[in-house]
Amino acid sequence: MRKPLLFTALVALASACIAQNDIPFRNTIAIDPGDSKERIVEKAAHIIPTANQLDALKNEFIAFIHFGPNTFTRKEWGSGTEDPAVFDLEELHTDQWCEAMKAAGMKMVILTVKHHDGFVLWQSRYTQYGIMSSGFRDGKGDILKELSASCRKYGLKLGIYLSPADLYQIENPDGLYGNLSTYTRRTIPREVPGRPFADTTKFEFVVDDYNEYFLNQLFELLTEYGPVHEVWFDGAHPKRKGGQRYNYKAWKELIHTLAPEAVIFGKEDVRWCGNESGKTRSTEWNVIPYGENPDTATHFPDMTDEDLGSREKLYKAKYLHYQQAETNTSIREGWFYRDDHLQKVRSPDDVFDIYERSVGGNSTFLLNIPPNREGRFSPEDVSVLNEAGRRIRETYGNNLFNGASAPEAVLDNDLSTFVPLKGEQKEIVINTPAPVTLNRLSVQEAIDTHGERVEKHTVDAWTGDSWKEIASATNIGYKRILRFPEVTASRFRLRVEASRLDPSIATIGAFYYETRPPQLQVSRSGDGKVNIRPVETGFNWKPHNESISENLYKNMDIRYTVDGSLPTMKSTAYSGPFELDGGAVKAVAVIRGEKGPVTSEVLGIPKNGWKVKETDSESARHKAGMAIDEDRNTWWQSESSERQHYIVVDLGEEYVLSGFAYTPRKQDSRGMMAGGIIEVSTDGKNWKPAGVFEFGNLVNDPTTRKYMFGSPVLARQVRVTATEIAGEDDTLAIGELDFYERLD
Ligand code: FUL
Repeated sequence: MRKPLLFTALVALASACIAQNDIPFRNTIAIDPGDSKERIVEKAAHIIPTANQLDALKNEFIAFIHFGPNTFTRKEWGSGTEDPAVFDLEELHTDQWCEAMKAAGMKMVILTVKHHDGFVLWQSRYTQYGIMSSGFRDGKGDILKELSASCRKYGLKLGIYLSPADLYQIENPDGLYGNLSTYTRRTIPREVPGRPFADTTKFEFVVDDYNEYFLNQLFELLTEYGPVHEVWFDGAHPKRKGGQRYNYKAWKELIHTLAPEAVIFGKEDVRWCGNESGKTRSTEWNVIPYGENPDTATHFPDMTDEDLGSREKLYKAKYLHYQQAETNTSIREGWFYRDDHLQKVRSPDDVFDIYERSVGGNSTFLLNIPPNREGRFSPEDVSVLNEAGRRIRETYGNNLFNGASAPEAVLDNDLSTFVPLKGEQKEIVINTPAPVTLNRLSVQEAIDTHGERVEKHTVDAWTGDSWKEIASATNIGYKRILRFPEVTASRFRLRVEASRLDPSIATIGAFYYETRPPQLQVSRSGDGKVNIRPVETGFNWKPHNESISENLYKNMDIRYTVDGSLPTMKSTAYSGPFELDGGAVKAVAVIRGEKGPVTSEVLGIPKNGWKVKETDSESARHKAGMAIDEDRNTWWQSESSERQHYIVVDLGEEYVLSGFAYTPRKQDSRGMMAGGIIEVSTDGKNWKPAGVFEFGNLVNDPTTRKYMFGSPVLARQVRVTATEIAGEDDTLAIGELDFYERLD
């Protein structure tokens, strides 16, 4: 018998409702073979963070500390063959670190207890390659111990970065990494005479030598330094050996047992945002499609695509999983401290901007502050942390919707109370007792009970007779911060225009950020002249709000110096591009008497008279001249070949050069110059070596690198020969070359 159409439709409708409701909220949900697109979206709407993930999200702003032999050798990547004595630390001021991090509003600090070089910063029982072999506190020092004591004092959580890549264990003849040892049952921790553990937990794992070493070290780190809240596994590998594999299942069991509150970075809990420059995607979904079950997977490839979690991506998944993004970047150029005068420090503008985009973009902000060779944060870094913290507190510590009339659940600043938005009109209206002026709005979803569901939302202000849209964005998730030109009103409306099932809104806040004079940038144009103007961020948003900034900048005065001194109101006023041979330009923007951050740029010699004399080859689209055209968006690319790639530049006249800078191509990591030789000549025939350089970590951090010659050299021609290309490529790419008479 044929069923009536209405009956069939009702059954279908009923089963759809049941289907929607029968999906349990989980951290991971499998996609079943016959799942429709709607069903997949419903499943995505039921993915929630674990309690540890939620706690990690609530940290919002956390610190990274890169410290080790590289701090003394001024390298980004050590080789693992450095003498431990190079770690020539005489003082350590972990209280000063914590005080500054606390002032910035950070909640946790993650220390590189072992970076890729394999040098350990704690008193490990399992190696002598580390602090115990340095002169620091007569070989008895323990940086993690001192930091953990300071963390307790200042109320900061502690995390550890333990590099799986280990060059000491690769390079040294008795090294364990990739030594092809057999897999056997081993007890963790391995007892070491005279060094008993207070914690009596024991593990049995079938592992090889390097995994045993790694697990023993994890055991020390997770049992002897107080609670650890994040374990950071870097995916980067300067080198590999012997097909070494990592027994992540064993690592995970050990971490879950010994540090039950920790999230694991680089694996299933927390993912890298995909770049090291502080860029969070404009739509950063934390519900991530997986091809295999992430709860049993051992390998987690980096995810760098712009779109990770749109509906189209979800449809291709076999599993959906909650995995939050961490936006990591450094306050200085590079991850390790090099110098106070040569290494640029981000301004408070920059740090505050990244804070708003990352924390307000469904991500966590992990900012690295590398201590200097005196064991302190340098004064400039401290003042940036203080100022960024002050702005965060002043802006986000004052919710202008306090006292407003709206559903209590969204105004109580409590993630566990929320307003479910059902039906066609998904909106919340907020009325303030008096008009308020705001330029920021923050919204949070109840992700721990209802998942991340909003796909598009808009905020309107009531103008007296109609609603006017003031800001709009895509997803919300843990938190979205909307930034817009200031508006004054007493009635506001949040509208959800698209969502994955019905969303639940947990908080709405309104804030005002007081716009400051902008950070400036100093650069040369093609004609060799020096330009000074407000920074244009590579992130395609205007830090000071388009309409406001245009007005503001009308009242802006720029003052600069070229003698190395700090600019004051008496310094030269900038009135347009000017000529300068080279050296330091320091500039500041002033608006109504208030000064912005001082920008300091050391400029190379002008390139108007330069010519490329010779290269080994050039590709059709990326000609050699693009390496010296003052445009960092174009680059010279050699052809693919095994031979050494080089470029000879004629500077047009003789100079006494002190150093050079290499800017890699921006667009992707092919052809990055990880090492090379510089030679100079005054006649184009007789060449003298000027230096041999190495640039570590270019692929992840493709920023300009500077190299100072041992002593100044007289040069008219310069030959740069690449001896090592990062990422095993066989072409060379140079975005820009600069040569300096002075680098300070
Ligand atoms: C990268 C490493 O290679 C860098 O040295 C740094 O530790 C950064 C956080 O991760 O991949």
